[in-house]
Amino acid sequence: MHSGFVAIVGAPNAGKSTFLNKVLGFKLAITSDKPQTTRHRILGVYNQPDLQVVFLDTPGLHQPRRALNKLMVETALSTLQEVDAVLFVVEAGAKGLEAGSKAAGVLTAAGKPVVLALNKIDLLPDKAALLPMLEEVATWGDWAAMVPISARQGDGTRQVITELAGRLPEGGPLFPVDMLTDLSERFLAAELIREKVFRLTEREVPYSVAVTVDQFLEPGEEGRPTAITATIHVERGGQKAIVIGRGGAMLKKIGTAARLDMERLLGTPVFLDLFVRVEPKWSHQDRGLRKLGY
Ligand SMILES: Nc1nc2c(ncn2[C@@H]2O[C@H](COP(=O)(O)OP(=O)(O)OP(=O)(O)O)[C@@H](O)[C@H]2O)c(=O)[nH]1
Ligand SMILES: [Mg+2]
Repeated sequence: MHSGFVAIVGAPNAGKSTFLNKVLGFKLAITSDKPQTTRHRILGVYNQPDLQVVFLDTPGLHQPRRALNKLMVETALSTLQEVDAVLFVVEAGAKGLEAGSKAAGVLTAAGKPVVLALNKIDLLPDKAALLPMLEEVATWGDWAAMVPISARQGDGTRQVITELAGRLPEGGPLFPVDMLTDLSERFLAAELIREKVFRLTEREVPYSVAVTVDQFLEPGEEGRPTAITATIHVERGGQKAIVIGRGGAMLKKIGTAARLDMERLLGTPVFLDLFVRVEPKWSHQDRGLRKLGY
């Protein structure tokens, strides 16, 4: 048996979290079409009879400006130090390759075996475009393997697992095989709310939002639902107005979508009470980050 830790790294929006969810067959990490969706290290355990891969999904590598972004990039870089192998996800296409080439340097410097997955190949109108892209990414570093994949459709993900497995040490499971993650239901509930904000709001709003769960009451007898109270923190009054929406319409949309996902996650009915608060400049200051759980 082989087992070990694998960091999933790459530029923002490359499809790292989508890959993790696809491989786990479970929606663990939140995803969106906007960059910088993932802010924490997300641990997900993949099991096969002869293999355990402990995946660590990370925030996308980018040039950080705010305190929050510095913390995100530090999280990704420090994860590289703790793993046996790395999965480097690169989005196929000119923009994806440019972003990927910038991230490649820190990976070669980490001195770990790196499997490069060229993702979103389902979007390529012509598969003949693959070969020149693989030739280009090959020049960035000494990759253990390069695998074209579609994380969304699941194409190539088996081969990625096989390539990674060959780079992991021999040994028994590092986590109980029935354990999917070390993240709490509370954390995952907050993330689901943040995902809806990322998906439903535009421009700077998602980047100014943090979510805290203030109360999480387990379901009771007689079918009482899980009762969750959460706060969406924004940085300015204008953002608060956007998140609430006209007549509360946006907050209702966010709440309904998050609640449905929570019910799937927890397997119980959920009662969700959502509040919106202004916490000026929280993403720019260490104090604000700590206060909101970063
Ligand atoms: N067409 C297509 N879209 C994909 C694929 N993989 C991911 N996506 C989409 O790309 C967007 C970004 O995916 P994420 O998984 O959130 O990307 P990420 O690398 O985790 O991004 P950050 O957390 O921001 O660093 C989402 O809209 C996904 O649905 C794929 O194989 N094909
Ligand atoms: Mg992500």
